[in-house]
Amino acid sequence: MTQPDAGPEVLAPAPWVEERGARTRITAVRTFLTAPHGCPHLVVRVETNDPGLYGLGCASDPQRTLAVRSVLDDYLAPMLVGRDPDDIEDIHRLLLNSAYWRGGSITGNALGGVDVALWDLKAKRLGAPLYALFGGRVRAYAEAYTHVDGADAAELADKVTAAVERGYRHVRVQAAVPGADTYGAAGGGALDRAAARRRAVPWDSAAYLRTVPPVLTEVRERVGPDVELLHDVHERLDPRQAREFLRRVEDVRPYFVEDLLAPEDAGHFAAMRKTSAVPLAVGELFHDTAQFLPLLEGCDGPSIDFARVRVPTLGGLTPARKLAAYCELRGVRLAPHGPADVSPVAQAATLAMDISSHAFGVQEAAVFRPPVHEVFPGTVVATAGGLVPHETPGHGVDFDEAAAAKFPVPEPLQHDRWALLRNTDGSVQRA
Ligand code: GCO
Ligand code: MG
Repeated sequence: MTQPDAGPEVLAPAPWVEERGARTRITAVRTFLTAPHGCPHLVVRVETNDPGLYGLGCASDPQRTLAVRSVLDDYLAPMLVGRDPDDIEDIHRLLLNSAYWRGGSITGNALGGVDVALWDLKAKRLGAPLYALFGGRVRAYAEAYTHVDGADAAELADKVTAAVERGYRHVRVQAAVPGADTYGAAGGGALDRAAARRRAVPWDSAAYLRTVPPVLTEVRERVGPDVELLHDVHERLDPRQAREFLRRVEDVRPYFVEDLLAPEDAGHFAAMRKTSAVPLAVGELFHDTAQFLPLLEGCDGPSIDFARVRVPTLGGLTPARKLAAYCELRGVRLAPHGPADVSPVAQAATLAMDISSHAFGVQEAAVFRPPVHEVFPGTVVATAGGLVPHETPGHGVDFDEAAAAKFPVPEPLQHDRWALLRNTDGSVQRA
């Protein structure tokens, strides 16, 4: 059964492999941990028996890095060696089913790392930029959004104006709630970064509702009507508070309000759609495309406007592109997740989907610091508020193993950051 140059025997080969006589085989799947800007990145390299031919993927999940690495090293890698890297769909389904109990974000990120690496490999073998395999470009660039945060409207408006001067037309605005551990805004008087890290300060949704909408309203008044303002609630409101928040930000005309509710409360989105015109973005917390379906299929139409797809967590480009196709049919836009905890490899892979999908809306674009560029040559940089994919074969981002070794992940890995937040009454608050 084993072909001379095919490497170790494949335990359960696809039936067509023998007849097809495919020569290229996966010889190794290696994982690399690095943290060039403090946040752990888990890189997957799929190597083959074609000299110099390998694919790179990203399985980065800052909250469960070591568990994802174990799924890759201990479970998926042994199943992949010897297989034909071209069989991406077959491999994705094989790996998904191999766990028997489906899904979850840890499995998702592990599959996502392999899947992106296989797509990168296929494009390199064909000598084409990755987006070309997805039907080619439908746009010149992917519109990007950047983040600003601050303690008051004046500071925020200045930062939005500065972002616009750097070419951005879409800006996420996170306003601090004085004294509270507000998502995305460490300002706000009494709270310092050390306290924020310890999550020593309780969360107060009532204070958030009192403070943030008027600040966002004043920011809109200061920056004018043209720039698109986004805001991330980060799943910190219950449905009653969420309805009130939407009412209070109507006049801000947000481009979208993100994670207004936690996934567990997603059943309330359909009713909210009927009472508010504020666009909603949901999905970075989803690890299975099926979680989007109730939000895309409501009997009165979709109850969200943007799918916040996180390509690594969803299991890679294979499922993400199927979701993108369905979003296109349902009139829902993609707003893929992409802060600094998504590596430049995943950003470039996501960009290949963005640039080739009619459903694309806007891409979250991290601003990577120089050490990240050193570890990931080819890191894509937003210019004039947009991201342009490489024309080189594959997704165009490489991985410098020696440079990566200079930036070991911090010990101990902080994996509990999102578990420490509590409300003023001491109950655990979603992150
Ligand atoms: C976003 C997200 C991130 C998450 C982070 C968790 O919209 O960019 O909410 O900021 O908090 O990805 O690791
Ligand atoms: Mg978010």
